[in-house]
Amino acid sequence: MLKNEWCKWPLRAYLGLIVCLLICGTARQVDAGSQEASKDYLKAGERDVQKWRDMKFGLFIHWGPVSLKGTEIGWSRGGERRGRTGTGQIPAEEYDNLYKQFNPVKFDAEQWVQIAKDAGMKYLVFTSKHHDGFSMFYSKLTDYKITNSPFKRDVVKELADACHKAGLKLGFYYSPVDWYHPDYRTQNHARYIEFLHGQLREICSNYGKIDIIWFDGLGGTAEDWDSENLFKIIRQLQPGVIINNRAGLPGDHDTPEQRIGRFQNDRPWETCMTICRQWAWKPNDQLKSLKQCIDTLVKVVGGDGNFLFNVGPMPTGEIEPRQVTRLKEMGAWLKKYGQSIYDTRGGPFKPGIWGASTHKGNIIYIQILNWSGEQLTLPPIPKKIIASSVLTGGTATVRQTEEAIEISVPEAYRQELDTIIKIELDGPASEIAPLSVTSSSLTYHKKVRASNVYQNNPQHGPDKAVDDDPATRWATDYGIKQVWLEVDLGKAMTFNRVRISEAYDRVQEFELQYNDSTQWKTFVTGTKIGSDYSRRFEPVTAQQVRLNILDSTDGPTIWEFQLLPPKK
Ligand code: FHN
Repeated sequence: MLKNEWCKWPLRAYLGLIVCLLICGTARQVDAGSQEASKDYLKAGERDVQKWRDMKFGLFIHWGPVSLKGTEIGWSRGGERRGRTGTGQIPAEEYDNLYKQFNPVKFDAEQWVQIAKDAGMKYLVFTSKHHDGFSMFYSKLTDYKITNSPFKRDVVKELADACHKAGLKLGFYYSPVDWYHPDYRTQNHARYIEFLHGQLREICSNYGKIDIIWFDGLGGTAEDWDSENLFKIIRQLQPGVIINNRAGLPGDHDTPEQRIGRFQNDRPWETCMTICRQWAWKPNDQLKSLKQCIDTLVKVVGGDGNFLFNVGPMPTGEIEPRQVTRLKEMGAWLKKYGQSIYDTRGGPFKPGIWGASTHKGNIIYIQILNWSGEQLTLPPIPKKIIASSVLTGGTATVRQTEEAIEISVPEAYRQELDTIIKIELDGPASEIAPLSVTSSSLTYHKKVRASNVYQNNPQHGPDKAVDDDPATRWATDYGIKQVWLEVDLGKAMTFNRVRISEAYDRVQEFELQYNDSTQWKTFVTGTKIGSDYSRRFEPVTAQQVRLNILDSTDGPTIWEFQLLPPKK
């Protein structure tokens, strides 16, 4: 019946219907488009994101009255942490009154900014308020602030002025989590959100141009912080600002913490990491070696990420000279080889224990951080190498075939920190799809088991110690002191070198054993592993090999466990 009805309609009626449908459709599209456009405050513009990416390296600063105690900022505060479990070792009463003794007279914002610039850093991110709720700036919305301490000066203001004067990009860390605020996560939480939005309005209004807002919501939701409206406020006051993914919204970039992020070139990311172990000041805290620092910088940038490296200044206001020296050493390295870092993109050869690569235009920088043999073998690429040189000096042989690119560098020209081979192609390197570099380790992707796995979580399973991926690790439960990792090579194989990369330097004693089919025999012993342990020994032929950790400070965790065959 219906079919016939249609054919009786006059032509005009059809046209009218189509026009209506078109109008509605377009209206809906316009509405969707305008709605979408109307939410563009949730993201920074592509140009601003690209400018942020190109900077690559920034200084993170965790500081507050807690530095008087040398304990961790926020987490060492006692009392209740509404919204989560646990408490800190300093009674809240004492912690919350530390600011009354806080008078860092040697604080010199321009000196901090100069330290960042001398390190080759292009931006700085400072903790304006951490989880302990103390405002390191003048805020009309609280009395719990630096201007009410004996120091009286607005630290955020002085840093902002120093950054603007020196041309260093400026960022502020702000914790929506606030274990001090009386309304936080109570039935008056809405009042806390008003306070939160009000403080970001102050930060984004009173200190000139801000390039980065670095939230730290500890997994809180966008609803917890009314983040859409928060982003609207911030974007209206600071249109070009870069905002991270820690306020319950994706923001402009991911934030892997205390680890090298996975290779990712379809969404910006930034690894944040401590130069020592604690975020805030701790006397005699364990400082990373220059090799650890350069390795991390190169692998992060080679993974297409940015690197935000943290210091915890002293209660005097100074950054510890040891840490300044380390940063200066990184700056000296970047002064010479910064072309292989700044304004580059990660890849095409993905990071691994061997090293990483970066590219810009028709140039690829092959960053060799560890040699596992006479030469480095890389997978083939669909571009012709038309020239090559050694940025770090000396000569190299670069042989390109259909099957591979083989690079060998005489021992004399190999750099302990990083040997950089610059190759020029007959076209843009960005057209090459990312490639994994096969490990020369005999343990690579072999069957593996362990006597303990952190919370039995496969994300931290033993296979993560033999995947040649610097972004994954085998981890064990807190409190574990003795634990083993066992690899089955599949058949008896001969090896005479081991390389182990450990996170957090927890192992105090360990041994390597092989099973001669009757018993386990020890062939290496040690008391420290660290981020890059390597050892040569008399060749061993075996199928089953164990890393036996005999003592450790806290649940040991291993990035990579590699066994290497004798050099041909
Ligand atoms: O709890 C904080 C920690 O103190 C530090 O601020 C880091 C920096 O990214 N973020 C939190 C831990 O995820």
